[in-house]
Amino acid sequence: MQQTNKEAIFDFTSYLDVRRARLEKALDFYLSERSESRESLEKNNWKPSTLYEAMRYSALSGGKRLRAALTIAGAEAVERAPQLKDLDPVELVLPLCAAIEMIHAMSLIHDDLPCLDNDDLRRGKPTNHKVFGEAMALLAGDGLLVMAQEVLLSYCHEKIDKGALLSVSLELCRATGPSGMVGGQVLDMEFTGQSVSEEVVRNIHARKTGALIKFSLWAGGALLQAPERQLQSLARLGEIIGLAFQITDDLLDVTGSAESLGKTPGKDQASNKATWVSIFGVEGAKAKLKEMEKEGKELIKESSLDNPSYPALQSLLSYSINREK
Ligand code: GRG
Repeated sequence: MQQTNKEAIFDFTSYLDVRRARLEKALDFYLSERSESRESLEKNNWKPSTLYEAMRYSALSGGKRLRAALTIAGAEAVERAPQLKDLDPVELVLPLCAAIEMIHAMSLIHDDLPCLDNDDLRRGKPTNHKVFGEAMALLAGDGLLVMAQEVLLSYCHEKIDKGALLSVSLELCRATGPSGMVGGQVLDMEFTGQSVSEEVVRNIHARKTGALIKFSLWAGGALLQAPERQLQSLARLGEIIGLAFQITDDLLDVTGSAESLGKTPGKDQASNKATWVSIFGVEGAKAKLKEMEKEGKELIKESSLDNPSYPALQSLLSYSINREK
């Protein structure tokens, strides 16, 4: 996928491929048994190998890595703290990206469990509980959730400011817990089957999907101590991309196939879920997406996050809207 503008040809596919490869390598290391502390390895030969296998099965099973890409693009777009100027922004945020993708993977494992969405297919493969059983899938999710914070807090570069690290860790808890993803999932369950307003759907999605996406973009800049004005723009752009991503997800549930999506389509309608499509119809949801794209483009242009020869944020905005899976 090439994006052309007046000053440069930006190869977005290569941009993503290079960064995705670095993330996969980092995740592979953090999720290996050798990442357990030396002390615990020396004292204890009994390791929960099946747990690691189940965590790796889901966290290293592909996926678009959109959240990690947003974190990296945010980190690359901002002005960073003086002590970080000579360091590679991608390297600096890799533990953060891994933590985000671990939390995302755990949310998919738990979401697919029989007591929630009861799904058999995820990323084109059998879901975690279909392979490892329900008890191990539950524990693999728990392991990923806690290990995400462990990775973030123990693997960040020594020059990262500890205050910035703490505030990123705190916001990650908020984006994941009752004020974010878990709260959104609960509202989603409670409102399923009811006729709801746009405000309710917005609120559910802002928590369930939006909070982690918004966090991902903001955190790339926050960890590198970007100026407040840039952090505010990243947060707003994160909200726009989060909402656009969800509207696209709702549309794909209606228009996509299991083959192209790697998961079961048509589930929203079957369970009578409140979605953008159920409220506005396919055409209305598409019109909303156009509005979001316009607002996002204007924001990138107006804020100092606009780099004409390196428009990764612009490309990620378009990608989250035009994706086919
Ligand atoms: C205990 C933190 C915690 C969560 C449990 C299950 C649950 C509560 C929340 C579910 C959150 C969830 C699964 C939201 C759906 C988000 C979504 C649209 C996922 C698909 O994301 P993509 O398309 O997936 O980025 P890939 O496979 O590309 O990574």
